[in-house]
Amino acid sequence: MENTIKKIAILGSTGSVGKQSVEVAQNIGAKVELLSANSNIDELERQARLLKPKMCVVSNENSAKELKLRLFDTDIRIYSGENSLLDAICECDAEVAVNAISGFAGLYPAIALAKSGKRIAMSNKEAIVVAHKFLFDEIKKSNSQLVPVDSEHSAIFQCLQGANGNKIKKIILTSSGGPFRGKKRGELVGLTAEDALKHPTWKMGPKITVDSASLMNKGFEVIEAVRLFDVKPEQVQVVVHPQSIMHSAVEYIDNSVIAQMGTPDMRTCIQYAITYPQRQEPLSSSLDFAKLATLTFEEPDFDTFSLLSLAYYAVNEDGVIPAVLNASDEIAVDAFLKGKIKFTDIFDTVSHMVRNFNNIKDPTLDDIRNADREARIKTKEYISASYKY
Ligand code: MN3
Repeated sequence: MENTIKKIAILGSTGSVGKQSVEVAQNIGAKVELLSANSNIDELERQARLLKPKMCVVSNENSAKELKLRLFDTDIRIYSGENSLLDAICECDAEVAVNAISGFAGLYPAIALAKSGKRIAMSNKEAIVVAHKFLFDEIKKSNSQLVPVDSEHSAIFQCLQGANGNKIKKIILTSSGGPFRGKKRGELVGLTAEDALKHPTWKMGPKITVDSASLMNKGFEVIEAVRLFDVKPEQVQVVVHPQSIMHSAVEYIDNSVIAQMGTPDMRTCIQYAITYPQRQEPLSSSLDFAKLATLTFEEPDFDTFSLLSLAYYAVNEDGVIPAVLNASDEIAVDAFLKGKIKFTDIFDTVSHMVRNFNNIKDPTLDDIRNADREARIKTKEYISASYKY
């Protein structure tokens, strides 16, 4: 089947998902119209020379100037700053945009994409977690579409393709359990950033790898699933499945479970989000069931990995609390990666911030942005006041 998607944009192209999106674009022969990155211009220059996009947007102004000098021999237009990115999203004539920007920074680009009517191949989970109402309202208005890239949500999305309007009973959201699976709190205290960065099955950036080790990432994914598939939090069951072969499943009201499986390779998910509803030749390898020794499933340890429980609390609270959860976690993980706090301090810090923040019910987008900023400042203050090693 021939690919009908001809033009794409890749936002956050120098990160882990961004780089893999570049590989996918080449695999399916899509023309890349727009690339954006924060400041890694070595990688962005490489990608720009390879893909010859019309535009590159670099968040950092000095990096943008440097890139302009380096690409003087091309006719690629280079812009800098967040507003330029929003303008470029609007101007660019891509049919699909991969939003692989990490963190809260992906929110406004996601909303701009929704307004522009382009399909969003969504890797940024924060926009869904903190501002689902605003994002989905814009998607509805412009009649655009969001296809998840996150492997679990891509799986659920695929399992729902045959729903025919039938109700689902629950979503089974799988988790590898992370590198610290089976450990108790006492064993987690002394673990370093290096220990946390050894993810057993998926290759990802440092922030999300730490979040995978703490199961905060799974917590965000619970919220993401509740919002994307419009189910109640108690309908999302997290199951630990260390082999990462079953990427998630849906149980229908007749107890039939439809699961999606494959080798753990993000490029499959990225490509499906771009080419949906078509499927094309992949970059990943095929799953050999004869060689799979065992697939195991177990219950997560909610007591040790308390951020997973905290995510259920946050999604039930709604308002600005999911934004506070996200912001305080970003700050705490950053402090952990810099060696300022211990691994278990992430749990205590984020929990303290989330449970002590004054919620705003039915917030505006500005309320959410302000809560994000306030939570960041307060988390930094809390860390400086509480931990001195
Ligand atoms: Mn995931």
